[in-house]
Amino acid sequence: MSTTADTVEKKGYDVEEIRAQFPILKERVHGKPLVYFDNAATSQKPRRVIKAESTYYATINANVHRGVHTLSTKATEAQEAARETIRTHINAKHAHEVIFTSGTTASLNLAAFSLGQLLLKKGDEVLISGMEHHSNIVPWQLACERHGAVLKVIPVTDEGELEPRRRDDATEYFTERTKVLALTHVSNTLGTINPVKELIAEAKKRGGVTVVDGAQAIAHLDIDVQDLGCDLYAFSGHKAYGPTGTGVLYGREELLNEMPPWQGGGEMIDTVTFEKTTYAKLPFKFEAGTPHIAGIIGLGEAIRWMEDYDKQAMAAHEHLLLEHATKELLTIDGMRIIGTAKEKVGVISFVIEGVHHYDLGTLLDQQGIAVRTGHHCTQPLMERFGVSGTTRTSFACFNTVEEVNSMVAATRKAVKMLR
Ligand code: C6P
Repeated sequence: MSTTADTVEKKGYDVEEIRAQFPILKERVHGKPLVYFDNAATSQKPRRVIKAESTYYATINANVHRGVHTLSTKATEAQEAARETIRTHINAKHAHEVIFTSGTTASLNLAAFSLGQLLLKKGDEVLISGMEHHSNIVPWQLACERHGAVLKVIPVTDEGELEPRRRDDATEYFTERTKVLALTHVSNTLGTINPVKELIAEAKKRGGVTVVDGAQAIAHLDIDVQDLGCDLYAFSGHKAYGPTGTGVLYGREELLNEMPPWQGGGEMIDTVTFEKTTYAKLPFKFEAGTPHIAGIIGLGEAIRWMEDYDKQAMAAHEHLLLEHATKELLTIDGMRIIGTAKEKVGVISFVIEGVHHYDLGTLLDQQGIAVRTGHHCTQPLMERFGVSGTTRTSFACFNTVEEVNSMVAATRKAVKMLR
């Protein structure tokens, strides 16, 4: 993808028009204009999403799939419209393959619990990678402990890619005992875009079930679950301009039908007696309890909002910011960027000699600049790179080159103060 300022201009990317839709960008922090570079933690929300959620509370508020009254019917219709929006956005075959959860963490816990029950026996293997978020490590560890299975890890190179000698020939990772491949699509710490399609194909050849953590992909890449060929795909609404407390687990119909439920309660049942319970059909089998209806409606609106834009142009803009910020940050003495993969989204993790990331984050905040510091819920990855934490900037469609320049200048100033 070409990423010069010129090509972005030619595509008519109007960042100011986009910025105008995010009310929070008018806020000031410590008297300075807010520069929000913590989008990988949670993205900001356009006015349309905030309005969709508040309109639901102001004019519809009722429980879904439970009443015959008008408000309940309207709430059900609005929630199911969001499900259909998401279905088309990720190109799932059926709307009932889209399960609403509270976020990626819940989606992955559902996947690990249920697949563990369905598939894992003593000595079986679950394959993950060295760049997984704790949410795609711990649920599998718990499942392995429950069923006597073994967690295996694909190593990460110095550049922050999956071990290259196995990129073309992934066979070494898989054994006849590999039952599940669970892989992040995009690393939240490194920004690396993993070749998930090839690894999924490899796992499939050996009969493994494939799970993708799409938390960091959904706002930046076109997701086509049928093209990827994955069995399960998890993401959060709040990283894709939608509300917190919302998420999705996409699942292939045949597999979801085989998987046992994760949580029990209202809405996920067909019949209940004290002797035996039978379960509702998809997707409700996996949606126990009252969902975050307002949030789901907001998430549908967030996806529709993104679809109103050319995602390629958004990606090109973010890539421009990535290239510019990388180049400028590298001019700072003692700078080490962790994560230099060829295929990256707009995430830069870095450490600076003699500067603690926490101190830098605090000084940047005083300049109105929000970045994330710490281990980013990827402690094994920190250990792999021999650091306790990093400073991370992560870009969204509304960020600008001027904001990058402010961040670099503020970092340079902070380094002088801290050394
Ligand atoms: N990463 C970050 O700052 P939840 O919290 O359930 O919405 O998402 C969990 C999660 C799972 N996988 C990946 C790749 C993620 O990046 C995240 C969330 C945030 O990087 C918060 S730790």
